[in-house]
Amino acid sequence: MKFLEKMLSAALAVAMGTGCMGFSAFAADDTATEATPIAWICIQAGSDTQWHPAGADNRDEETENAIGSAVELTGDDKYTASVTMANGSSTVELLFLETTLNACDYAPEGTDDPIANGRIKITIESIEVVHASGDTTKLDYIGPSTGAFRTSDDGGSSIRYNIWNTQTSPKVRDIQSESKSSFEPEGGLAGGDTINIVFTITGMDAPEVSKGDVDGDGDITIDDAFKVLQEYSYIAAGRGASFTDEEKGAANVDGDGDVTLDDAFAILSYYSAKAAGKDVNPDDFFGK
Ligand SMILES: [Ca+2]
Ligand SMILES: [Ca+2]
Repeated sequence: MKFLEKMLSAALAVAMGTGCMGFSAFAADDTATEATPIAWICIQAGSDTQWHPAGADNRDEETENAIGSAVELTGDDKYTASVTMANGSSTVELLFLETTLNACDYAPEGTDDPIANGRIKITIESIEVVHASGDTTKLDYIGPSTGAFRTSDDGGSSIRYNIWNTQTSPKVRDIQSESKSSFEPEGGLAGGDTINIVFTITGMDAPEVSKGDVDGDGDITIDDAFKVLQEYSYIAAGRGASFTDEEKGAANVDGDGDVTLDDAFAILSYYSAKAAGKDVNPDDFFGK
């Protein structure tokens, strides 16, 4: 029965498109080189649209007339995504950053909310319109509101950052506060005008292994001790190790190279000391 329930909830999670299911057995060839994640601007402004970046295989050249290139996301850094208007418009109906960043790649395995529990954070630094004349108009970014930073609507785990999107739930209107279906950039957009979105990404680079924090959530808690205990019992039962190198590095707090009961006990002791209000830090407690 337990197994059935598990299968059912897994199937539901897939059907609902939430969560990060570790179907590694069905994953594509593990040795395949992973493409560098990219970001680009999706926009609908009057008759100007772009859903896929310039040059993408799935771009529809008949209808996608605004032109913006994909930006390669190579790690924690500041990036600029741009899109250039074809005809121009006085209104913008939709504006968001789309990425191929897989939220599940940066979140604890099996989490049902890779955005809330994940490491990736995106900060919009500025949005501006560079007119053909060279003049610049800044768009006042007032977000992020609830629903701005999320995974895409198609049930996938790729990260999307809504700036103006009234077709999603909850609606995101992070340029102007009025409850309208579009916003109007000051002076409008002319053909040849370019929108630049400057944004910062953190969390892409591998986190430093911190001793005791096995699940990598930033705290050393009873959950970490439990994970170590579980790993130890797997190994003791002959089922083999399941930890990644990173997890093992965090779990082996006594530094003897193995994940054992001693490590679980040490993590539990640290947690108890902290919970009792003692002034402890992991480096001193576990020894470097
Ligand atoms: Ca932890
Ligand atoms: Ca150890």
